[in-house]
Amino acid sequence: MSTNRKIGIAVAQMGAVHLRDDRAAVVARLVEMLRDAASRGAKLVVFPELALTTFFPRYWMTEEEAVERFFERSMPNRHVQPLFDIAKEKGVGFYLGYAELTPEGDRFNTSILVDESGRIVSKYRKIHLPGHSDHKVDAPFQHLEKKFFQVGDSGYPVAEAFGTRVGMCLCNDRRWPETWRMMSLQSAEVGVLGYNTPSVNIHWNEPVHLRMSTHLVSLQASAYQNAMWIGAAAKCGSEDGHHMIGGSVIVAPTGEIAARTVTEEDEVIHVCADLSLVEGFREHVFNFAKHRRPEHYRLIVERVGAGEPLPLENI
Ligand code: CDT
Repeated sequence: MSTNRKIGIAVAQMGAVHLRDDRAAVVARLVEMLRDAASRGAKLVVFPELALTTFFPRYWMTEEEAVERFFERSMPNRHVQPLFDIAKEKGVGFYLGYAELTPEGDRFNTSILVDESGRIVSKYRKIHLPGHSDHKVDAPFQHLEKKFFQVGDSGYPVAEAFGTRVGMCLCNDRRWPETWRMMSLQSAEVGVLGYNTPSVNIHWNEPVHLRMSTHLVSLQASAYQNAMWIGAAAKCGSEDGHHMIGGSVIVAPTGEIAARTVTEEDEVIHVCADLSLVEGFREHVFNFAKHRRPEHYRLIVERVGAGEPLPLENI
């Protein structure tokens, strides 16, 4: 790959989507941001996780009720078709998260990558599903991703698109170093992420300020350690009284934040991302072929939970 390659990356953060908001209203907001991003020279626009509806895993309901109201049976469909039309018309691709119901009846927290011709070129099904599947009656809200979704079966696909390689993930995935390493080992130069992060953690007494801090530290460390550009789009603000963090960012392979939203509303940020930065880090400090030692990383794939220390070797 030649040097001096650049790609216009935009992140289209979304403010709240309420229960009363229908798909047409939501897609109209996405269309406006897609146009805005295209007019700034963006080639790839990152939208949030579950972008078409409110973050419904916060509500207790049956799987059937959830499917009826919040899942997409096909993609594209008549609701989202305007996005695909504008992609083709303006020559701008996008990354979009939604709840997927397959023809077999499987349910996934899914995202698609659409290229500048309006064609779906890759699909990701969320692997790290946070939360629980039981009804936490004393909690102020639920986090039922483990009830409504199956663990993704796509692995971490990396698409050859936009003159580069793009890896995909969703929300909680960003906190796991394995996510980004799977991308960088496939030579992804750009990673895209959509998220819905509640401002209050119902699982333990986490200080509120850590929600933003752990979000940013995960992205900045991952961008640097994997020599990638990362575009991360929040759905944020107060959805029917349930607040979620903003802080959408575009992070450079240096680990520095190149652009960041300043509101908790619909907001587009944009960077002309220099891919030679990726090449520089990958030729030197993170030249994987030269410096990685996978023979010493076996535990990473052999163990799930933490266990006993390994016996000493060669001492
Ligand atoms: N949507 C999503 O994955 N949110 C999680 C919340 C974790 S707390 C149950 C996140 O990591 O932001």
